[in-house]
Amino acid sequence: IKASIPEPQRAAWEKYAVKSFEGQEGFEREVVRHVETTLARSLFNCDEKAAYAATSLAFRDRLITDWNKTQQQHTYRDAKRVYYLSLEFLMGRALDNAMLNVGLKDTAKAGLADLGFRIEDIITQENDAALGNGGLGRLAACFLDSLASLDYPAWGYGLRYRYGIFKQEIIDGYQVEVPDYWLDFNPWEFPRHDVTVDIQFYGNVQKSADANGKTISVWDGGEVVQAVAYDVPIPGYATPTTNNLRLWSSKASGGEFDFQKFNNGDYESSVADQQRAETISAVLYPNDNLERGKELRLKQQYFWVAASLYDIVRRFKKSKRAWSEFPEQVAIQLNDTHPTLAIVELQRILIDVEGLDWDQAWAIVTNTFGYTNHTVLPEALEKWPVSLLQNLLPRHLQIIFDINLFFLQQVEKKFPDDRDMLRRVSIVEESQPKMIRMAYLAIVGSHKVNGVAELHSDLIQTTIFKDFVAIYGPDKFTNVTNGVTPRRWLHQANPRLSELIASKCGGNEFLTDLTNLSKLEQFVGDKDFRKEWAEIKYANKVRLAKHIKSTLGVTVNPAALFDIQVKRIHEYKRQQMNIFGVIHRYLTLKKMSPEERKKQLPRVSIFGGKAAPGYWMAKQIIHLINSVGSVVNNDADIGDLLKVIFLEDYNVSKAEIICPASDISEHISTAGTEASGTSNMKFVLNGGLIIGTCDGANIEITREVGENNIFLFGNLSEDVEDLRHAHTYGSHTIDSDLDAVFKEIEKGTFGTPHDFGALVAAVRQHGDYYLVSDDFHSYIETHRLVDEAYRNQDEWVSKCITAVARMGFFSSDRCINEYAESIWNVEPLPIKE
Ligand code: F55
Repeated sequence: IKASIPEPQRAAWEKYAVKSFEGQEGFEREVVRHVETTLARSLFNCDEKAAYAATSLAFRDRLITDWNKTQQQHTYRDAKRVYYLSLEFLMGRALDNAMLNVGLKDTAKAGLADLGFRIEDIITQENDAALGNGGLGRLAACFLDSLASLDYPAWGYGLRYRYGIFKQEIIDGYQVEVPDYWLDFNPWEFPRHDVTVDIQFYGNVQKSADANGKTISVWDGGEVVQAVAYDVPIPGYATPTTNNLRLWSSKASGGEFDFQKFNNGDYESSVADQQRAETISAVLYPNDNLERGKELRLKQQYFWVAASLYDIVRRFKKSKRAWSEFPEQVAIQLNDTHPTLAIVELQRILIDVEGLDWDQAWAIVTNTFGYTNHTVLPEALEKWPVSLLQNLLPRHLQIIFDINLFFLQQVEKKFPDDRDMLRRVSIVEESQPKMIRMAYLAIVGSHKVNGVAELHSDLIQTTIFKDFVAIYGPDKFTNVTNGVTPRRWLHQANPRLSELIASKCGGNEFLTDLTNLSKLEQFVGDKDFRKEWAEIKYANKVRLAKHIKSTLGVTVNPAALFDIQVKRIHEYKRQQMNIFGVIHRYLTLKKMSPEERKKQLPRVSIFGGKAAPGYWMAKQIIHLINSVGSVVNNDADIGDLLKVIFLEDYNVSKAEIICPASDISEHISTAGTEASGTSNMKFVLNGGLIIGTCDGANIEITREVGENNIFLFGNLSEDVEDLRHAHTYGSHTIDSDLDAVFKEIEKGTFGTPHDFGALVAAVRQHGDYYLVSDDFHSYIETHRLVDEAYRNQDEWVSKCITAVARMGFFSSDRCINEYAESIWNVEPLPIKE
């Protein structure tokens, strides 16, 4: 088989090489060509969907040219690559991002107008690629953008779910989940039917001798499923570097049908086999910060990890280097513990398949991997029953036991006679049933472990991973504070603000070096600038108000203070405290005389976010928010003074409308529970202020923007343990304002009180684990300060500008450079023309 074109014929290839379209004319020509040929339609039959398809195909063609060039040069120049393994990539839409990154959005806008379309209507045709739950998945997407924009040779590896995160509908105030079938037309992926890997499950392990008489373990029998690669180009901003996101899809390995079975007349079981195989990549598990231990989830993890490692090893082997050079060519980052089996799989490949001895293999493995932790919540730490692994991955379980054995021997040397230490740090939890602790395995198998904000990194080193710091020393642990990409979260989401900033900061350089934002600070005193700034915020609020009107039928006043909390619904994030605060505000307004009411500041309280389908308490919170909304929004005494909105189906593309429209956003987790938070960064970057607790990245945001430009409240993380203890063992008195709120709920003001009994009981009777009552008073007081500050618009806008000017640190570019330097040891490789 011919692998490439022979020398003499290459001239023809070069002569006919595909060239990217140029200018508006070139763009329009491509759109019409795609409508007429690729889509086989015409100007008489071209709706917005078709125009979206053709526009995307035109830009896709453009990306492919750079993508091929990038991949060729990375291969040819044989540079070290980063592989980012994540079960989630919350990408959102691709077209707008592609147009901006190649710098041709204005061209496309004019071209589409010439062809009879408004670019906004075309962009909104695209389905979000919603292959993630929340912060962890969106972080992976921001990282891909930064890796490409900074010219790092990097690939993402994930799963191609047929169904992403469910779509949320609100029916009678309750969340209803609807499947997200997003793939009906997806021009951004390239099926690579020739890039496949057979993945094995179940079976058993036999010992046998190799050619040299050495005993080796052979894993055979069992089920085989085929992984098929789908590639998605990831364009960098203002650079030809176009990296690859490879997503694996599962397929029955015998092809369409197992012909053996088919010919034996066993048609049904042949189809059933196929469906069982395809189930592996069918659906994203919709839990965030909760692990439920389902077998299919473990199958997903191994399927994806094994396919990715096979691919990475195959690529390395082409370079014909010695195995010892593997960590110099390959850095693999584990996005949480979900890909931890990669550690075991690489060790297995090296010892069972490639014949390396254990120690040599293990040195390669540990020098290759880095592990990022995203949570300290105990219910989110992954553990798998030994019995499940024994059945599904028998050889891997043996290797895990060996890893643990050697690790515990090492610990015993350092801490002789400390039996309890061995029990505490063992990868195998000696419980009933026995469990494998994935975070411990990830630590032992990596050379660096990082948290995602300073407080979080301190907490993991002093609490959940304390023993490991004692064993390995502090240098194995580090912090890399999260960041967000300013391309999507400022330039794309808020084009007018981006343009205004560019006009003051000497052009678009802030988009590639966000510290340039600091130049804004010298204009804080400029009245005209502040006016322009405020006008943009107002316009963004009008846009959100229109969205609210068209989706919910509720009219909100864009001049009101927009108070927004959008994120996954979770007790630790305390949306319940927010809605209790809203009820308190409502009661306060109700008690006032009409004259007094007139003096109050109008407010719109906006919520959004999905609850995991099995998380009953989170669903109760959504129901309460909607119930309060339907009472408050229809109360004639209240009018514009208070509106309560629950935005349906919060996702990446909605966040792009929401973030630019906030005056204040809420990041109010119980101190010590939110590892970092990233939407806090997006909101401040878009000129909104924060009300928040001393938690996660809020602390570093405060350090950067200054205490006067953020509204902090509540107990500190070091006090949480004692407070919880006091709730259970001391007397637990409920804050009196909060008690009044509970009494109102119990009166039935917001519907049958029984409906919300559990939310009240969690605070009153069940120990108030999330400290809602402890923080309520300072929360309400701080909201009063927010109102007061907002009344002085001049000062408010000055605070907002100052805060934006000081947000340079929170770019995911800074964050990726830190990973590159302190964990991956990789350098940028700019693509040559
Ligand atoms: C999803 C599945 C499992 Cl099994 C566990 C966790 C998740 C998940 O979605 N976690 C998540 O989003 N974590 C968040 O990561 C962000 C990025 O580091 C942080 O900013 C945020 O604090 C953290 O909760």
